[in-house]
This record gives sequence, structure tokens and C-alpha cells, in this order.
Amino acid sequence: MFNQKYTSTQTQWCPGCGNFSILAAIVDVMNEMNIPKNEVLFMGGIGQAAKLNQFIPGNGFSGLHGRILPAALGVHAANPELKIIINTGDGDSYGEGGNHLIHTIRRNPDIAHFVHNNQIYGLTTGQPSPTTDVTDGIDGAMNSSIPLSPLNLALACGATFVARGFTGDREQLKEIMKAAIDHKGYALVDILQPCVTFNKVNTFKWYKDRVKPVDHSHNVQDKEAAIKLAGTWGEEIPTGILYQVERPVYTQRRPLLSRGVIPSREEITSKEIEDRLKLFI
Ligand SMILES: Cc1ncc(C[n+]2csc(CCOP(=O)(O)OP(=O)(O)O)c2C)c(N)n1
Ligand SMILES: [Mg+2]
Repeated sequence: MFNQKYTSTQTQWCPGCGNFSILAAIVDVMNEMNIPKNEVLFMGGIGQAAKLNQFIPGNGFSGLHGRILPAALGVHAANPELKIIINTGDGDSYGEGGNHLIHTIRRNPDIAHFVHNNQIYGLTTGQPSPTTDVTDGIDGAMNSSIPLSPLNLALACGATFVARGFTGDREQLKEIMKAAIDHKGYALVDILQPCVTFNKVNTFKWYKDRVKPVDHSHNVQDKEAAIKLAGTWGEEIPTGILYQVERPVYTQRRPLLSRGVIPSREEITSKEIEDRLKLFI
């Protein structure tokens, strides 16, 4: 069972949805990286994007809308050796889960987070999300707000890996995903994902006309350059890995957690556990 190849099951998405490309990319990436299935946990919140983990047979966990990051942090603390791959939507992670996003990034747990950014609340039938462009094409009061730049938010919070992908460039997306999964720390990949049913503004063609892979000469450790690229949104939208640096992950900075998976920690005495528990009383 652990050596089984990754596959996908039938989905519940609309024909033409950008999510198909993301699912296919993940299945390819997991098979190409050859990570045993028992070493991976796919997690998601609520929404069309967040359902992805339910379409890959294997270890999966679906949480509440906006609340998957604290659950993932707990999983990481209990088993730092597990590869945690999260799929959520822009509404889930940048809207309702915005506060969790900020504080998870600061803690730098070892998590690869793929946000399917269709710039809309898809599952609940097309309300504006924090990334919806200011435009007449999408109804809703929030639409007069300035859109959030999620990648600049992540950079401001101290993210160690920040990237932007596009469902229409599967090869680049796969390379970004592999780097995000390999990255030791929290990796945010914002994936431009057309919603063919509810977002008639940011269509496949709209993205295709604008996306441009970042130049090979871009230095991924240059934060100022990354901030500029992350905030570039208009006639041109840069894609690729914008920023990547090393910083100790959450569990490395906690003496107790840095000793690995709980069942393998023979050296932990019941006295030590009691002492730790007293800290919470
Ligand atoms: C706590 C909570 N608040 C709100 C909802 C309703 N709800 C379900 S999905 C969703 C938005 C989904 O948008 P997004 O995360 O962008 O995912 P998409 O469907 O676009 O992929 C909302 C508001 C919910 N299920 N739970
Ligand atoms: Mg969405």
C-alpha cells in the first residue's frame, strides 16, 4: 500500500475548472518525487480547492473553513517527519483564515501550502474574496475594497518560500511544487486558477495574456526584488519562485519537539511530561 502510485479519483468540479490542472500536477509531482504514501498527509479546509485532498486516495484530513493551518501546525509538531501538503482557496486562506495565515508563516512550520487563487468564493457561488480585483464584473460590497496582495503579506510576515504559479503552465507549476515540498519551512504557492463558472473577469485568457515567468537572473534571496515582483499585478503578472531563504523550522526551535516523532522518543520520561504539563496548569 505504501509503495502504491499516487492517483486521483472522480472530482466534483465544473468542466474546465483550473483545479484539474493542479490535481494532475500534484499527482505527477508526488510520483516523480517518489515519496512513500505513508510519509505524506494532504490537508484542506472547506471550498472547491480545499476538497482536493479528498480526490487523492491516501492520507487526508479536511478541517474547517479557514482553520486548517493550526491543525497542520499540530500535525507538524507531533510528527515533524511527515510531508504536509495543504490545498485551500483564496477565500479560505486569505479571508476567513487570514489571521492563522499570518501567525503560521511567522512560526515557519514545515508545510507546503498551495492556494488555488481563483479570486472568488467558488463553492458558495461567486462572492468576492480578498483577492477579487476592483471591477464591475463581480457583484458584492467588498468589491470596492483594495485587493490583498497575498505574497507581499507573506513576505512581510517573514515567509521563507514565496511563489506564484498558473494552472495554464503545468511544467512550471510542477517545478514550483517540487521546490515547495522540498523546502524546509513554510512554503506559500499562490496558484492563479480560473473559475470558469463564477469569475468571468479573470478568465484563462486574462491570465494567459499577463503571466510571465520571472527572469532566470532573479536572485531568490533578494527580498526587495521579491516584494516588487509579488506586488506586480496588471498588464504583467510575474510567476515562479519569487523568494526562498533558510530559517529554522518551528520544531527545530522547540527542544522537546526537535527530538522527532513522539513514539520514537524513548528518552522522554513521565516526569518530563508531567513537568511540561504543569506549564499549562
Ligand atoms: C466557518 C465557515 N464560514 C463560511 C463557510 C461557507 N463557505 C464555504 S466555502 C466558502 C468560500 C470558498 O472560497 P475559496 O476558499 O476561495 O474556495 P473555492 O471554492 O473558490 O475554491 C465559504 C465562505 C463555511 N463552510 N464555514
Ligand atoms: Mg476561491
